[in-house]
Amino acid sequence: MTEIIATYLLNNEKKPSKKAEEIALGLTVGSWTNLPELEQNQLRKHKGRVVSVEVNPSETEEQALIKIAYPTINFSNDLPAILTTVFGKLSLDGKIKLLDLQFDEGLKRQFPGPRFGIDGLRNKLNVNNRPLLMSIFKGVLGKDLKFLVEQLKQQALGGVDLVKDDEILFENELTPFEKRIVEGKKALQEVYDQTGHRTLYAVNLTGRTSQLKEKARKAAELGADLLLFNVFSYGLDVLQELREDDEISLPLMAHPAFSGALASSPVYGVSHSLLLGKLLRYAGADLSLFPSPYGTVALEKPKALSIANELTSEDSFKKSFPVPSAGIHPGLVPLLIGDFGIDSVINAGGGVHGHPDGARGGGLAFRQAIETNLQGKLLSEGAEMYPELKLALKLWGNAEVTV
Ligand code: 1AE
Repeated sequence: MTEIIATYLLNNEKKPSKKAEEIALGLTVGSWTNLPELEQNQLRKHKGRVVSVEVNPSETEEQALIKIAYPTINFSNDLPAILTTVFGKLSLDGKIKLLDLQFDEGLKRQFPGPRFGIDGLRNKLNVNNRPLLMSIFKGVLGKDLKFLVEQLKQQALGGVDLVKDDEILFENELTPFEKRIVEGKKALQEVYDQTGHRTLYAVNLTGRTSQLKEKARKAAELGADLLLFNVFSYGLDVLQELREDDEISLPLMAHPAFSGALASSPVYGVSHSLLLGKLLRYAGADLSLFPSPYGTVALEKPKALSIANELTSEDSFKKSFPVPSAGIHPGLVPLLIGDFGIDSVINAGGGVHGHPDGARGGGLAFRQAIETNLQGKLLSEGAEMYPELKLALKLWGNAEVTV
């Protein structure tokens, strides 16, 4: 019999073994022992199984780690059914957090994983030996297409590899989705013709769920490079639908908006590694954004690393790019490369646009910081050669010396 194994953290549970048995029974066959023998036999193959109960794993709090195996015959092969089985009403039942799900190989094969992954994106950009650099449009609400296109050009001229829409830019009359794609493409081609540097643009796919596929197909037809998607406002299965549609066939960048509501509590919800790592990768995200350990919206380092590990560990799926984000500036580059390696994306909004020389200067400063670090030099040494990096370090500081 094949199973999916869920790991949970129980908090303040006086009788974890009893609770584990109740979960294994309650989320599968419900009441059991009072049924006639025949019915018990029929239900046996559906019953959950307690795999292990480990009390006080942290030794500091009254906690227990429990593992429950659920027969895969209980659900259809889709994330809504799986999540409802393993953490449906249970998610409402006291201080319990879902930490991990172990899919067996057969079940895993029902999921697509990223279409492009790290290698596919690197091929599109022809960048292989350094982290990618991404910047984010900023201050574009209420602005027209001319403003947006100029901002795009400045970012690209700074040498960024990817530019993503701000996740809060929705369908609007001033910068409509389709025009953003067409005009953005033209602007990036101009920069390429001028500099030989290729920048790709991730346009924000928004609107009602029923219209998303059609909109995404249109984006592909118009030559869009990537789609940014606020996956947690919609649901993981919607992401999977986009991934599996061959008429869309674009890299998918998952934004973590709303995920904090599901993952941030130490005692409720779902772990960061499962939500922003494993499940996004299985459902088909090519890139996953999450807060880095350092910036304005910071995530504890072990959690940020656990997400990256789920996105990049050896698996039957392609690897997804980890994108540690939020409040990133060039002085943090050595820490980010130290933590996440070169198979990651360094991503900044304010840290690009807030540069004294504007977005172009901001992009250059990041590229200079990356180059300096990969040459094994201190950023302070790089700053002696590069005026943009020097200005950035003066403004935001240099984590090499302050952390
Ligand atoms: C964790 C997501 C980060 C993001 O989307 C964003 O807009 C960051 O902006 P900055 O770099 O903090 O200005």
